[in-house]
Amino acid sequence: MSDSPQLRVAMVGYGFMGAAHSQGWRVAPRFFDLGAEPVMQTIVGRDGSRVEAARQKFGWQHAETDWRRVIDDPAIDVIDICSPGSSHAEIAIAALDAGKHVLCEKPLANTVAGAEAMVAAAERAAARGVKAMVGFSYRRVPAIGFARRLVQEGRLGAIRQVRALYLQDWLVDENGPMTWRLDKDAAGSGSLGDIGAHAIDLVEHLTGSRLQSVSGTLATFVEERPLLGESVGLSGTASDRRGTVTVDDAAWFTARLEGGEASGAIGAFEATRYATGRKNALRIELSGSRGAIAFDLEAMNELQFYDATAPAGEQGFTRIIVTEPEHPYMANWWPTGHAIGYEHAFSHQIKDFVDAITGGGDPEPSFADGLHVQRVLAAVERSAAAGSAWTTTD
Ligand code: SOE
Repeated sequence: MSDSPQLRVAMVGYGFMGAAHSQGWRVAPRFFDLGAEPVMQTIVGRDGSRVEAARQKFGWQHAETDWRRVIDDPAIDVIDICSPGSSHAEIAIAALDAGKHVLCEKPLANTVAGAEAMVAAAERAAARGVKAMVGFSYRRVPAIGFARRLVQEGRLGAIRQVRALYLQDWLVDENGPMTWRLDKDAAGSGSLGDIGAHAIDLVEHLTGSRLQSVSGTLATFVEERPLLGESVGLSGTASDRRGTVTVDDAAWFTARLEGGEASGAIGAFEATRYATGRKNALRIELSGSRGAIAFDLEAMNELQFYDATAPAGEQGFTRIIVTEPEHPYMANWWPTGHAIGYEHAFSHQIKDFVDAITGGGDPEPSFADGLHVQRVLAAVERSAAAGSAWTTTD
């Protein structure tokens, strides 16, 4: 590594995603040969004492309270945006226009207009060799990469139906506090954009298809909650004041897909934080003419594969343990059979992003991919407002 050029990174945000991205920047260069050595230069957050605590905990060299200063700093090469969605467009556009590569958490923005402006900035920047990527980290789970390979090899044939559920239960307790994720101004939407966006992106990534139209419904079950005291993970402690929940708690929608391996398919999607007992169950099932796959993030080292071309009487879902050197990313980790976890996807994300910067390729998912997801989210909201009317995503 010592002969590699350096890539000096500033990261905006220090909550859950800030911790996960820090892990990615720290670990990726220790397990993957990168064309540049990431330097964890500056972590940025508005609260001076908290960002300093995060700096020490996550291993950044400097702490800063104003993101504009890292964008003006010629020593910084990369801006990694982990702050709430309401800040993404302004920071990403300023960073790209200043010639910094940008990795931005999902969903890309809080509005379609914001995401469109980000795509325009990414196109301007691309002309100068500057890269922009959205942080749909689950694309980097090896079982998902392996599933995509099976789809691309035609092992599923024509995909006719998709099911994509993202189920969590951290809001079941109605006295759980408000966090920024429950505030439309900060987050854009609720379960729909925070976790439904992953389900949409994964289906599009796996199939190479686009959701062209949707029919959806949204629900908010608990409209008032205690305001947040101390933030802890996704939730935190409750204060004695109360606030109004302004986002959806659960989103359901059906979709029609076009293009790719699932052209003409229909899909069922669900995103909820009220699926009692389901902690982080992102479940994808693709049913095709030659085979099927099923994935559950709660068993993320496994992929279920059904080969409909196997001899009759021998068919059945096979549980493949995706820990072998033949599987995406796995050759760089542990000896055969040794599992990996949630945080590894963030190291893989950094590896792929740095490869695109140093190798000259176009990083995926692009801001244009993120904009399309944003259009789907907006179409689900319009559909729900119109009584589940079928609504196109463009
Ligand atoms: C980040 O990728 C993220 O979507 C979070 O924002 C969600 O809250 C988390 O549950 C899944 O990951």
